[in-house]
Amino acid sequence: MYLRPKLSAMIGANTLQEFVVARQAEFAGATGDLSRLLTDIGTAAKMVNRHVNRAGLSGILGTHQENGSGTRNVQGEAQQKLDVYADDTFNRVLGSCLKVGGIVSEEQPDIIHVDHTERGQGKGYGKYVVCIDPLDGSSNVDVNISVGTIFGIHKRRSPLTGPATPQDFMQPAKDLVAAGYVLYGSSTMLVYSTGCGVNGFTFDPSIGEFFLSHPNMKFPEESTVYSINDANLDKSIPGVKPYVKDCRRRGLTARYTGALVADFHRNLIQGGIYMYPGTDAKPGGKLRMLYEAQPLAFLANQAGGKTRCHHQDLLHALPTSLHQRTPLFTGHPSEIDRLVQALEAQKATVLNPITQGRKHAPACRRLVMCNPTSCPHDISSPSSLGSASALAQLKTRSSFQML
Ligand code: AHM
Ligand code: MG
Repeated sequence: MYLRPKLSAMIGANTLQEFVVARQAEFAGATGDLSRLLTDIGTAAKMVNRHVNRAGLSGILGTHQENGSGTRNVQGEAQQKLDVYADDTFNRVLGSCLKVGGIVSEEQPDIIHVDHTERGQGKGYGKYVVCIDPLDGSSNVDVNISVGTIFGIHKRRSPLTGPATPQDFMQPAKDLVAAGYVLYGSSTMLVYSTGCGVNGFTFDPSIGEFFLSHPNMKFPEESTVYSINDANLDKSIPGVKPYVKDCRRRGLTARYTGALVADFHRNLIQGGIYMYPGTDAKPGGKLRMLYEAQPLAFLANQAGGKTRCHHQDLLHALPTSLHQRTPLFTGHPSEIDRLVQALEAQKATVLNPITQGRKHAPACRRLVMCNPTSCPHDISSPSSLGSASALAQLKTRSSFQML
């Protein structure tokens, strides 16, 4: 009789914990604090995984209710029961990790300060802060589609003698000490980076461990997928639609699950780009900077990719508030470069001197197919009229503008 070998045997039995500890040994002066924190995240992920897998059986589908009505998070979004469970679980596990000084969660309005003295489990506050989306894409749970957890870890800048400050969390993505995600999918995976490449671990439920299954993950050279909510395409900032048409022309296929973690993970493995641009309704984008965009930007960079928030490299962007939203474009560098070219081409058209300073001028509509009711090209002020270089750019405009 053929017995399928256990996943652990097939992949060489390198557990998450063994791997994290082995990596720690490569850093002179490492204290093991970050390793402890990462393995604690793995523990919380196993607990959430168990609930997600049994959601249909254990009566925890649907929205979370309190006093007979559905609860909402700080951004006014309806909370699923599993949102609340995942949030409680990560907060409980991270709160008992002596290395953590504070948590910002998508589901909590304010910083959760972790005072270990008060909790009777140690002294003062830990040196790391964690930004977390405990259950990303949670509206997928009720229909049995993948969801995830996203986390980013910063070293505190404020003195450890007091509570963590907002500035401890609002650091650029490039300064994260670690970031990762858990994907609760056809199998459960934990993918993380501490700035030395990206490694993926698959959960073996029969053993209860994460095993290294995807070492040194990189975006493949050839991209095959683009991911965007198609319903937003006509309302997206100028440049996105021509870029998407260019993707179609080159034979990329469209895939979008509505769970950022799942879409990012697929694109990391199959090659591609994820886009959630600013739209008419949400000019600043939908996704959250600290616990969605920044961790994925850090991972993308480590996997050889690039990440933008419209016209800026997201890795270097300085957050301004804890629950700030941001546009997000992340994926293979050549796709991001093509997209940026398309966005820049539209900017050049904004400066089109042919329009003579008229808002929504015919030339603008003809060239870039802006939606006339929502064209963001404010060309009414004389200061925004075109320069010689803008005219030159216009003359050499790329194919994007003509699509
Ligand atoms: P959530 O954190 O409340 O689940 O929202 C974030 C999710 C992302 O996972 C996903 O990519 C995006 O929202 C989907 O949004 P839309 O339904 O507007 O396409
Ligand atoms: Mg989310």
